[in-house]
Amino acid sequence: MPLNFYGHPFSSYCQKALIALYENDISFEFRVIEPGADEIVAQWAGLWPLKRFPLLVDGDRMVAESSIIIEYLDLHHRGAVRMLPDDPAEALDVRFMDRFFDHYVMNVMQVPVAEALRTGDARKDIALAEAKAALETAYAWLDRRLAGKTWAMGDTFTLADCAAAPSLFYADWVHEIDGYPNLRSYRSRLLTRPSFRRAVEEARPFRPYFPLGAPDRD
Ligand SMILES: N[C@@H](CCC(=O)N[C@@H](CS)C(=O)NCC(=O)O)C(=O)O
Repeated sequence: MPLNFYGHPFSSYCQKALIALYENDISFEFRVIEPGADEIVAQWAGLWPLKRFPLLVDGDRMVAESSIIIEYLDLHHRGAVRMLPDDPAEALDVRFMDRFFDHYVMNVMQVPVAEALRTGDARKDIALAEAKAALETAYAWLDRRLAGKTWAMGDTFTLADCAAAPSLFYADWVHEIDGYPNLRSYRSRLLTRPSFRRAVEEARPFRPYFPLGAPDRD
């Protein structure tokens, strides 16, 4: 039975999980949640009343939350590219970086995007100013942390890089990474990774919908 993946190509958290699927060439059916896809939307909402995507369904098992989906794939659909090291102490470090990217980059970047989608300019502008300040702190910390590293943890691509790729991709659109050479080159390196490149290309047609305006790069 194929894996079913509920989500949308333009969603940052979906891209995070898609990277793990693409890294190991795991086959799945993409059930796109979009206007008009009433049956898919009803299935998804029935399975996960919190109505967040991505959502993975493997037989009778439902798996929510992008990090958990990636860990689930690493356990049950393991490929050559491991998303977490076997060593528990090293795995804890990977999970820490995954949490950093989700909480301090991805979620921060999403606040002004959500405000732009649903409210007037005043709240959006406040949210944008707050996000820029918070991202600046995160960028400075990451720039020091990434010195001398190829990927978030060093030489090996992991769960942390799955989280980093869409976080930094969209965060740079919200507040450009300026003056942080290690972080800028890490973002560029992520964009050359074939799994992420594929996710970015699949999402390209949706760029006009980015509510803050997608810059003409990447
Ligand atoms: N912590 C969740 C976050 C998922 C999330 O917020 N997904 C967004 C799309 S990027 C979503 O479902 N948005 C729909 C909504 O908020 O109504 C994860 O890691 O999967």
